[in-house]
Amino acid sequence: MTRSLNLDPVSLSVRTEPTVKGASTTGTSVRIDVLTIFPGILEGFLNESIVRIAREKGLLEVVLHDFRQFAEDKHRTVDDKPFGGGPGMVLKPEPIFACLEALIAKDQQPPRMLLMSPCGSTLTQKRMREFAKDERLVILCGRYEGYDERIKLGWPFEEVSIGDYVLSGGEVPAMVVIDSVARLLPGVLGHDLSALQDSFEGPLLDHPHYTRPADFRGMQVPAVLLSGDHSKVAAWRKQQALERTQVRRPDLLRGDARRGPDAGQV
Ligand code: 9WO
Repeated sequence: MTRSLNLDPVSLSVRTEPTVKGASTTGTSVRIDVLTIFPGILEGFLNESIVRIAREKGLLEVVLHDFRQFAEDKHRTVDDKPFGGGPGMVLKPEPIFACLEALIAKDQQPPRMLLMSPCGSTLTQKRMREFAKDERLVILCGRYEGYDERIKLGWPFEEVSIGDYVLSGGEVPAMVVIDSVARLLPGVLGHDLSALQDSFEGPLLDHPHYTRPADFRGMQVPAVLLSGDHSKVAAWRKQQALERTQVRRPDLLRGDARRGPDAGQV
C-alpha cells in the first residue's frame, strides 16, 4: 500500500495542488513518489533537517510506496530466480507494474521516472537542477541482484547512478536525489542558492571556511578574513577555490564536456 509518512510530532498540511506552478518555469514544488520494499530506510531522513523543512513549507511532497503490497500471492513475493541460472534473485515485474499503474493516472502529464542503478548515467548538479524543475518524480529503488529487464521496457525510466560502486539497494541513492533536489527548491533555504551559485564563474570546489575563535589551539584564522576588506576576502576565496580545484579536481578546470561550465560550484 501507499504509506504517507508519519508526520508526528509536526503536523504537515497536505500538499496544495500546484495552482501557480503551471505558469512557472523555475518550479515551485515537487512531488516525489518512491517505490521501495524498505520504506523505513527513508523515514528518518525525510523527517530531519532541510528535507523536513521543504516538506513543512509545502515545497516538497514525498510519498513512499511499498511495492511488496502489490504482490498478489499470499507471501507477497517480489523476487524470483534468474532465468538462465546464476546466483541471487531478480525483482519480478508484476508488483512494480501494478504499483506504477496505481500511481500514475493515464490522463496526467507523465512524471520523470528514475531507476537507481550503477549501470545508469552518473548524476551531476546540473541533472539535480533539472529534477528540481520537474513537478513530479518517480524513483524506483531496486534490491537483490537486479531488475527484470521488462520493467525498463514497459516504463520510460532514466537509469541513474550516484557513482561507481555497488550498493545493496537503490534507497540510499534515492535519498541522495531527494536531498539534492530539496535544497534547490526556491524558498527552502534561507539564502538564494541559485544567486550564490551564479556568482561563481566556473565549476570550482568550495574555498576554506572559518568561524570563531580566531585562534583555536594555536591554529590561526587567515588574517585576510579578519581584515574587514570585502574585496580582499573575495579575491582570497577565489584564489583558494582555484588552487584547491587545480590540486584535487583538475578535471573540472579542463571543462569536461559532461560536467560543463554549467555545473556551477561543486
Ligand atoms: C547492480 C550491479 C552490479 C554490477 C553490475 C551491474 C549492476 N546492476 C545492479 C543493479 O541494478 N542493482 C539493483 C539496485 C538491484 C541490486 C541493488 N541495487 C543497487 C543500486 N546497487 N547499487 C545501486 C546503485 C544505484 C545508484 N548508484 C550507485 C549504485
